[in-house]
Amino acid sequence: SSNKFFVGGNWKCNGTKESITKLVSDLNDAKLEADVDVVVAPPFVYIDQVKNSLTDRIEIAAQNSWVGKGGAFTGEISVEQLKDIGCKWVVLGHSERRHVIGEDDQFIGKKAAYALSEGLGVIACIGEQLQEREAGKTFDVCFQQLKAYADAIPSWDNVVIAYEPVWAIGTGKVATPEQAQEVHAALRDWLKNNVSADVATKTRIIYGGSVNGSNCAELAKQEDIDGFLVGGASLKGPEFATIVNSVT
Ligand code: G2H
Repeated sequence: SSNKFFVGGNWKCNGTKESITKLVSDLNDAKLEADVDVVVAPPFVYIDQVKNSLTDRIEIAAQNSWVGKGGAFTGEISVEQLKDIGCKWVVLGHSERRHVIGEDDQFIGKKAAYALSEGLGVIACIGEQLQEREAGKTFDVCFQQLKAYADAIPSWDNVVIAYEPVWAIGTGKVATPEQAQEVHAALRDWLKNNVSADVATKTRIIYGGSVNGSNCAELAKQEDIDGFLVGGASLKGPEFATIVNSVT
């Protein structure tokens, strides 16, 4: 599509001060194509370190945020704090938060609405589990998750949708370019029918799930794939750069 390519590195719950120093240095040295938005999401406790050492070329996302204004919410991190420390984005609705932590569609929708209201960009994740795909429910599940965002947020201007089939996450079992394209096209169609033609065209839909330096090029060629959300392969600077540079 004609949307600006977007590549996010989701570091998940990985890293130490030492390994992150090395990763940041590799990212600072990497040659990145100009026409790509590049974002990394470190664990909360390393955001300050990354902000203070990483090139401004790469923006910072948090991996989660609290659903409202901060206060007496033990263990949570507020959107205000994320902005204070230099985050521009937050990843919400990741399958690990849905299926390991137990966050539901409505809670995730509220988080997205609150983050957007405070000016953070939202990387809004959705995706079906293996048994749902096998039962032919891929579109139903993805549309339901997308609808929960649509019902909660007033605007899609600052939202990037990340389609991440759960069976492809961290498994090495990447979706084929055809499988990913099929869902991305269906999501765009849903947006067209349920939000607007303009939102359907302009909202970036990125793919996540075992993306690496070897499979990114074929995926990037697909009409409705506007970039990637990368987990494991984002922990290696040169490979992450290869994925960023797969922009066509
Ligand atoms: C999907 C992805 C990043 P990985 O969770 O969000 O992780 O690339 O390790 O499958």
